[in-house]
Amino acid sequence: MSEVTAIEHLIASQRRWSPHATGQFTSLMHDLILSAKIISRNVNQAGLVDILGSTGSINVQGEQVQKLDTFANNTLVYRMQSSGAVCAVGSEEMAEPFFVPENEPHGHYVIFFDPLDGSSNIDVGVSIGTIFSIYRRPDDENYWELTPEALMRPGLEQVAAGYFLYGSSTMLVYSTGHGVNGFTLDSSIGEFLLTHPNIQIPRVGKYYSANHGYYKYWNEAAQQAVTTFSLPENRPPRSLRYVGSLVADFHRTLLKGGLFFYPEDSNHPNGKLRLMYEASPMAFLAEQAGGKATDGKMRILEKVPPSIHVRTPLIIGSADDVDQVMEFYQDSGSN
Ligand code: AHM
Ligand code: MG
Repeated sequence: MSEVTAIEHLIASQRRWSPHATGQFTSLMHDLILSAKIISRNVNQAGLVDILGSTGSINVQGEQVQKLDTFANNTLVYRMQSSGAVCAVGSEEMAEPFFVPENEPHGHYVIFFDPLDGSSNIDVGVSIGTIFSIYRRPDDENYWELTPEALMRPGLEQVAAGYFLYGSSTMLVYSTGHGVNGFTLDSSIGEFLLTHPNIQIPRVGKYYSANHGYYKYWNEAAQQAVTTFSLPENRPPRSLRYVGSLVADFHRTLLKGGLFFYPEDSNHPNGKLRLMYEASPMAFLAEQAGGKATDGKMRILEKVPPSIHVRTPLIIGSADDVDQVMEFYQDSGSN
């Protein structure tokens, strides 16, 4: 196994791609990694310490807030705010982005995150994760004129995106726009080591991943698309895998190929997943690994968010599998 740490790998890649880097992004990644190690430790201790269960409050999405959600959010906000590398932080758990005050050290990055994705799985020991999306502060904005609206940029402008997976092992998978690399936490030394260099998503996969329980709420294109995976005419069916944690479902899709599918439905007319801190970062990774991501009408990375918590349908994974689904959307006129 490689003994290259995530930060060593980042520094080597900056020498190649950004020789004038100031160290601010490295500092941001260092603090992000530290936050994830702290969250990972608490996730692993869930059940031993009083961190399972709900806080009793409801978040801006109208969902139950779990204690670990709050812990993960507080950890990330505190570390990002004190990193000196960011000027604004947006989170699934906060109604509005947070701007680092003028009298505190700040930098030119903006970070959005879902602190603990898949939180309904926390209490049942299933993999969960942290998703992040990083932008550079818009050049034309003076710091004190920076508004929440100025932060609403299309995913194409991300400078980095990725996730931490708290699963059978803790992993970091991310991209700075030069391919996708995966690192596994070696808890004996407390470092993420490079274990999955230059990840490429297979062109076709043997799995598809969707909440089949919502079939009757889907439109015809979505129903037909999924039927070609579960009941194909001329070949064996694909295997269904659905964890219900985007990080876990996407991670499998990235490594093994296949399709992750969360369309709009009659209960979620705009889909369920959030564009800025779920769909866009995963789309950045999928494309960097040779895959595709669309909402059924347009490329996810070209969508300009009207607001931080906007939702989107998501069809993501192996390029040929996404294309196959898109044929049904085009034929049905849903496109
Ligand atoms: P969360 O951010 O509140 O945890 O919700 C997002 C999760 C995703 O991880 C997962 O893909 C999806 O919701 C599962 O939704 P459903 O239970 O409707 O299948
Ligand atoms: Mg989430």
